[in-house]
Amino acid sequence: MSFVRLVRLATPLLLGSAALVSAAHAAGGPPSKGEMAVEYRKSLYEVLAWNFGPMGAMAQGKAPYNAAEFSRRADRVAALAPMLTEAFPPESQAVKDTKLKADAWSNRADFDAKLQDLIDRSAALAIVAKGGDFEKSKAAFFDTANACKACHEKYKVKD
Ligand code: ASC
Repeated sequence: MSFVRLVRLATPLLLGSAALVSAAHAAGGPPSKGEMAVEYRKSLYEVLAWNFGPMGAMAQGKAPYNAAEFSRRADRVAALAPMLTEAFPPESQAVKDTKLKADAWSNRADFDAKLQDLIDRSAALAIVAKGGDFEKSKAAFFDTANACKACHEKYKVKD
């Protein structure tokens, strides 16, 4: 087979496979490191909210106080919060599909301090919750909720 004929035959095949590869990428090829970190942090916030919600209902008197359940959920929140320290690596800055404001990157020290507040207050909440005192648990819960809120107000795009 002549070289020219080979090129004529192979070109459509090569172009076709290149198109397939880029289509696979557009349809969601392997996620980047940054995209994986964003998925990781969204998952953490889902699990945090799942556990924080029922505590909030109890703290607001919308559900009866159940000390054992409150404490179990407080333990979970205290275990999850420190995991967020791994969830905002530099590679995730380029990811578009996130509610994180750009300000978080330019005020990184403040952002990290706010995350540390959440870690500290949720740790305190877990300890207080073990005591089973509703008023004390409620106060520690709102301290923690205020740490969530302080960061959301500054660094999260409004829903
Ligand atoms: C929640 C939840 C939040 C916080 C926040 C506290 O239960 O999903 O984002 O509490 O509302 O102010």
